[in-house]
Amino acid sequence: MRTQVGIVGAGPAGLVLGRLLERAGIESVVLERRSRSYVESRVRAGVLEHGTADLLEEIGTGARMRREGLVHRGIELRFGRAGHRIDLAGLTQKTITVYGQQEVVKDLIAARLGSGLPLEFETEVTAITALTGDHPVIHHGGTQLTCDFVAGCDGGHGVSYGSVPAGAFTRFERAYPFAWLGILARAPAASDELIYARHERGFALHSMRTPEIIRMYLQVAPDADLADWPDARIWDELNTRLATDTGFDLSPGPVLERGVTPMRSLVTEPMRYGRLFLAGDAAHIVPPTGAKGLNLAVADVRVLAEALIAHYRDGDDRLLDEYSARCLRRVWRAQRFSSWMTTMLHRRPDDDEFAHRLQLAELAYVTGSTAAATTLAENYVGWAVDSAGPYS
Ligand code: FAS
Ligand code: PHB
Repeated sequence: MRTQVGIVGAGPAGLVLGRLLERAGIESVVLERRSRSYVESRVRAGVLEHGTADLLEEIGTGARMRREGLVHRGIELRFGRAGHRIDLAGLTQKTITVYGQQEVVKDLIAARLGSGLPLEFETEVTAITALTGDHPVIHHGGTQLTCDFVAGCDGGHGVSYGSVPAGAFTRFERAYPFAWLGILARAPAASDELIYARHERGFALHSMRTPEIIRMYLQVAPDADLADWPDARIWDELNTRLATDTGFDLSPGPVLERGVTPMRSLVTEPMRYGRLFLAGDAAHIVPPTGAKGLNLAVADVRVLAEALIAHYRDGDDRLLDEYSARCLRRVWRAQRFSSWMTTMLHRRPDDDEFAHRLQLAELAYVTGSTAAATTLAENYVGWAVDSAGPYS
């Protein structure tokens, strides 16, 4: 088999890239190791930056998001049993859209299949070879797909990273001494907006998918076992950490999905080897406190699609040569913000009283200063493409 761009992985990165290439008349094949039902039911991110929502609409896969997604104009930081709203729209003139990642993936899969383009599920890529030649080869199930380029969109545990010689990539990594226990529950949202809570017992997040389906997170130990967290304990802990002096009542409901996600930061440099381009979680992982993971993946492939289009349309490879540097500026900016949000809101086991007071001072400053709140808001709603500025 042969195609112009071989895409490994049908997550947000791979599917958005496929759609952008389709609109430019560039052939691609998407290979996904899991089943369609699996990828469409995997509960993950929930917040779309302003630019991500606009792009999904621009590529013709945003109609349901615009109908069903929840447009939010602010978020709340909660500490000391009191809430403090960050007026995202007032400070940035931008909003976020709360719309589950699995819904984004469903919409993108439907569009690709609707166009009759190759998207092969339950097809695991086992190797990628000839990356320094003009025609790299993707190997799967005894079959070979010869390409002009390969997009490694295969997430944090994919095959792309390991397909290059040792030393070709450098990884910068940080693990956090805690994880997130997340639940999806059929219960009424206790707030119209997201609440990020810092509490002596640990971080908690109140999010949602609809007014009747809530997405909640608790900071837990990195080796937390779900068996130690029966529903009653989860609801009690959420109510404790989100409590305020003015009253906060989270009504329990049936838990539809639960999981523990380790918290880590990782960046792979460069994001290219020969004709292999890494995008999304295949290249970088951010702690979800900043709601950046999915949005960074989309930003990467937006840059990659522009570069591939310049190659095929104009025979110009300058954008391909600049791909990694352009993406890494944004990636490191997202890492900074995600690390800052995580450090400000989570309790590290080795924190001393000085650290606790420093956290509270940071939160008081962010919620008490327009300049500081604007810093949070402009990072949270997302930056225009290529506005990651001179930050290296
Ligand atoms: P993805 O991991 O989404 O997609 C990669 C795809 O490649 C997968 O479908 C995989 O099956 C496939 N693949 C892997 N190896 C393959 C192979 N050898 N052959 C073929 N296919 C292969 N981000 C947030 O912003 N907020 C959150 O709350 C949040 N929660 C998360 C919870 C979990 C458990 C995880 C793992 C991630 C979470 N993230 C969150 C981050 C997440 O949303 C990612 O940033 C996002 O999925 C990135 O998209 P992709 O880069 O497309 O990678
Ligand atoms: C979610 O709704 O899943 C969500 C929201 C905000 C985050 C992380 C996850 O920072």
